[in-house]
Amino acid sequence: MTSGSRHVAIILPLPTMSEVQLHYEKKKDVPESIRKYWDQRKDLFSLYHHGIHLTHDAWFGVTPEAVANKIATDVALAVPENKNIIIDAFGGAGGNTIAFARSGRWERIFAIEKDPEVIKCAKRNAEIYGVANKIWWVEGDVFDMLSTRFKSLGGNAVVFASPPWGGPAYRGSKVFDLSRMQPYNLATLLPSLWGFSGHVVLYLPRTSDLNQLAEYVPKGDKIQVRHYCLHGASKALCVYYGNWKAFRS
Ligand code: MGP
Repeated sequence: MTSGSRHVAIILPLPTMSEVQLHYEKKKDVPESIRKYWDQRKDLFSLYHHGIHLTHDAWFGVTPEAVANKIATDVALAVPENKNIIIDAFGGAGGNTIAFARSGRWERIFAIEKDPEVIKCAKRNAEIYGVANKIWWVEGDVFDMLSTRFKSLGGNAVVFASPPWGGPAYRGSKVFDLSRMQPYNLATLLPSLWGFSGHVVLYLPRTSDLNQLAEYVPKGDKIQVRHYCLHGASKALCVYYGNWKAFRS
């Protein structure tokens, strides 16, 4: 430091979760990194303006409402009749859980989420859609839960999993390498989920490597993969592992 000039370091504390803004009214207030998703807010939740809450990561991780509704319809049509429980393994801000609840197909709907602040958002969002009391909210790690508290439910349950993909950077690769998915790659995720329930749906990047998905299929068996589109473009794909009824279209 030269004499006469002074550098003063001001260390600002990181905002705690409760200080992070969970609902925006104006685009100018939305952080640059998620501003493009604000333009899609009515696609994410048509009732956004009723006060939907989203954490920063939920802005890019949540399933758009029309896609979530279509998945809920597909799961209901293709699942065997005896399955009456659905477990949303990475409940997040509630996009898929709310759609499963609104479908009216399930006797019990569980949403597992390890971040308590995210669960608060999901509960609020479900209230806005009038389905909060149809959902059991479970705070914790999905792998722990499936091997302990939920262990006895596996035979009656379907698992839907929309895991984190490691952020929007997934778009950087033409074919998404599922062995590099963060924090859980396919090899970590699928055997635990499929070991728990015979019916598993994974919501994954639209560019996912289909060869990697096929590696887990027993010889002679099939999996069904469906792209879910919005405004004429794929948003993501779902892989249906297990003995699902064939989709008609
Ligand atoms: P996107 O690719 O970030 O947006 O997410 P968009 O608008 O399709 O991109 P562009 O190429 O058209 O500009 C597409 C969809 O993927 C989102 O609506 C989410 O449903 C889903 N998604 C994105 N990310 C980063 C995640 C994630 O980490 N986890 C999960 N489960 N879904 C995600």
